[in-house]
Amino acid sequence: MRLYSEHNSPFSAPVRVAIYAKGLEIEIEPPPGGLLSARFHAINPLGTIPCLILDSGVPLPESAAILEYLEDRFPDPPLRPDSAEARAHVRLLQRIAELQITTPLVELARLDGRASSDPTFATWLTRLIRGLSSLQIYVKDEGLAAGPDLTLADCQLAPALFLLPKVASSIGKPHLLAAYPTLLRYVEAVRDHAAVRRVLDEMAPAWGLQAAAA
Ligand SMILES: N[C@@H](CCC(=O)N[C@@H](CS)C(=O)NCC(=O)O)C(=O)O
Repeated sequence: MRLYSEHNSPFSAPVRVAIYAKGLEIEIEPPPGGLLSARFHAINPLGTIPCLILDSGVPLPESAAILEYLEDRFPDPPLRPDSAEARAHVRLLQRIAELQITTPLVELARLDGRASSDPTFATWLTRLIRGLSSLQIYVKDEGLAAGPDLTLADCQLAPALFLLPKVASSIGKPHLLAAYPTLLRYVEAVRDHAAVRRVLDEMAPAWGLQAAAA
């Protein structure tokens, strides 16, 4: 299997956290020809990374689909809890991380200096704030996002929250995370996990951030 991924891609980072946490031997490479190239689009018609090339040669894009596949195929160590309710909690956190945090962050990062004059600015900022407010309720008060052990929720949340201060500063909201004490605690706790820290350290140079390692 091979994963097409780039270090600056916040959607690719969650898949690499899972790969490292599970100790999987999966080749990780940038998309051949580049993300926007005809060569990569011939491999993955969706044109996005991450994209996992299965042993059968079938391309599997979409971070959540890849994470579920890896979990089903390599269940040890598990990144999903046992009970139906705990799994629902993890899935909810994953959905919030992808749709309410990472997506608005990517869109707001694209706006950069002209943020507040862009008509989409308020929409993305509102979506981000709703995501953060809900995480403040759903992320646990101790340990990691859904309990003491690393889960798929952490795979998706940690990279997004790592980028948040940088993007928030670029849109004139440098203290955005300060309103969410549970998230501030969580951001510190999750980077102690070796697989998370490895991915944050990979992302840092691409985003002009300091490495997560102590
Ligand atoms: N929902 C997708 C989003 C993937 C995505 O948008 N990835 C970006 C890179 S971070 C990308 O491939 N952008 C290229 C494009 O949209 O053409 C996922 O979770 O995998």
